[in-house]
Parts: sequence; C-alpha cells; structure tokens
Amino acid sequence: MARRTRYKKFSREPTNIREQLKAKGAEVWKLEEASGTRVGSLLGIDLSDNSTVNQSDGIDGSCAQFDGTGTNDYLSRLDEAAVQPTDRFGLAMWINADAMSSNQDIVEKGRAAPEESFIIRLQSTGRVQIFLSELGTTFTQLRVDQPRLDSLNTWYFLVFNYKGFEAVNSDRFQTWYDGVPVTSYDAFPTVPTSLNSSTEEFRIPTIDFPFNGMIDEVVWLVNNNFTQEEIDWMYDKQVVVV
Ligand SMILES: [Ca+2]
Repeated sequence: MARRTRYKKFSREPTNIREQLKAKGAEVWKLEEASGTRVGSLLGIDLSDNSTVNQSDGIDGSCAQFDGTGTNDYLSRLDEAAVQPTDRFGLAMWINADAMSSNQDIVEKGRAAPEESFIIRLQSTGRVQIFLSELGTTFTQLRVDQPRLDSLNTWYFLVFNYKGFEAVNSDRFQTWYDGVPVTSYDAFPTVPTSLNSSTEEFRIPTIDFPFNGMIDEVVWLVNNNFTQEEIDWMYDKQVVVV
C-alpha cells in the first residue's frame, strides 16, 4: 500500500507543465554555483562570471549574490540567437534587493545606441521600468506604477512577456508580480513590434546600473511566451523545469 500511495502522490505532480516548458525551448539558470560559470540547465546556454559573483541561500537551493558596486559584477552571454529575441520573449526570475537607493538594471541586451534592444530596470522607487527598442529607434520606456517592489530582503517572483506580434498595443507587454498580472502602468507608450538586433552581450544584471541583491531560478524563452498556467506553476513550485 505504501508503494501505491507514493506512486499516486507522484503522479499528481504537474509534470506536464515542466515538459511543456522544455518543449517550448526554455533555458533555466538555477544559479547553484559558488562562483564562475553559471550553467544553463536545459540548453547549455552557460553564463560567464565577469568578476566574482557570489553565492547565497536562494529561493531554491543557492542563488547568485551581487554587491552593487563596480562595473563587472554580472553574468553574461556573448551575442547569439539564443539571447537575442525578435518579436517575443518570456523571462521569469526571483529577485531580492539588499538596497534600493538608486536605479538598478536587472537584465539587459544592448543598451547603447544604435545597439539598443531591451533592459529591465528596478527603479529606486521600487517601480519596474522596461526599455524596448526596435531597429532605428531609441528606447520606448514602459513603467509599472503599482505595486511597488519596495521591500528590501524580500523575494519577489517577476515574469515578463514581450509579444511584439500582437495587434493590440496593450497586449504587447505583460508583467506579473508573484503570479498576479500587473494592470497599473504609469507609462505604457506604443510597444515596438520587433526588437533591434544588438551585438552586445546579454547580461544579468548589468554594468551601468549595478544590482545589489540576489537573483535566483531564472527561466528564459528567447522567442516564446509563458501562459498563466505556467506562471502559476513556477510560482507555486518556487523551482522550475529541471
Ligand atoms: Ca537556485
């Protein structure tokens, strides 16, 4: 009976979502390493450590700890198709800020004109700001108004879907905090229908506005998007895919 019970419990796990994410081409950075290269668990899109990105206790296992100083405290991947979306991407990650006295960039791909592509920023006010650029234009800047991510030393689960292919502008960018869709933006201009292709590195977090805090369990869909069902599952599990 014990064996049957265990089997039954196991069979109730929503492994279909795990397989669904894999089938969609998800890459996962679990950020378990103490230092050096951070392994891409599913596709081998490993991230280089440009200084000494440290390790802390994460939302699941260990995480990457950034000190918010200097210009080389980040993880990166040289430009390639796997880190350069065209008209869509999905990004899910846990973040935990140790300080919020200045703007901090969490993710970027191409920040300098004419190589701008996208940046996700945590402002000092706790607002998330999203920069998107299409060929030949400067950044379009979206900004979440409420809620604010203004509690220090608190894990937040952030999800972003960029869908430049959508006909309706309000459908082209979506944000979730802790599994809940964000509806309050104080800036939502016309979202680009495709992203500029930049030769710059993909970085977590970034150089110019360094991040002071922890990042864990990053899931990346280079030319795909998450469903609400997948977001709910990732948030509930606090650990994903692998
Ligand atoms: Ca982890």
